[in-house]
Amino acid sequence: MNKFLVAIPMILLVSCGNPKAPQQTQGAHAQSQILGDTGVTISRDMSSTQEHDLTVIVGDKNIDISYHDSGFSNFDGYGATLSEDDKAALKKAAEVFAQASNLNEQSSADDQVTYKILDYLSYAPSNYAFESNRYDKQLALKNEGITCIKKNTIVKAEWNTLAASYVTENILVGTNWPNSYGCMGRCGANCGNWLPSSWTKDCMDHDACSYRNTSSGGAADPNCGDEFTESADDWTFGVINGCRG
Ligand SMILES: [Ca+2]
Ligand SMILES: [Ca+2]
Ligand SMILES: [Ca+2]
Repeated sequence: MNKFLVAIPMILLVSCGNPKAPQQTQGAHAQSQILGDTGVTISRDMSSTQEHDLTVIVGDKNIDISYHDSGFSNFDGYGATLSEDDKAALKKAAEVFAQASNLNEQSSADDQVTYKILDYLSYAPSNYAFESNRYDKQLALKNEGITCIKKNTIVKAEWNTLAASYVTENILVGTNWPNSYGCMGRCGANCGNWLPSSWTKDCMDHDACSYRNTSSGGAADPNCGDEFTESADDWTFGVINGCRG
């Protein structure tokens, strides 16, 4: 990656607090927050009534997200691939954020979205690139939006891999598979913490693809990266949309 391009937003962060769009007046409303000693910084702009902006900075990577009430309007990582260290830092940052903001069911949607995005980023498949507008491109393929699923029902998981264009498997929602694949169909690793979780079809597809393509977590992008992309809206907005299993 071009280091010069990466360096620009870091410098602007110091000067105006918004690494994304310093030339726009809305940037003046961005508020930065360093999450403990994780090395992760978030910058949020909630000043618009239409759309809110969140930038996550981890290491030399910058992920810009804009969202409205029920979904993303932008999700741009500028091609960043998160290292295992980055992902560990993001996982810790999600916990730090949850504790610092006393996150609970009554928390603001913005706080819930911020937490879920940190959690989502921390779970990126190995070698997965957060390309520019990747999420928008994938919307046209098999993304099932945010489709709720219920625990103790059978759902037909569907996914594809480099070797197989269409794979299905009937799976009991909430069943526990080995190697941190507890709570199948929940968006996220295992069964989560005290916070409400999203339970959706796209997350079941991603869980099943990941499990069947790797025995150790960290599914490689060529097989399950598209399923990971398609689960971003579920992961982030599932609870808000009532998909609580
Ligand atoms: Ca989806
Ligand atoms: Ca796939
Ligand atoms: Ca899961």
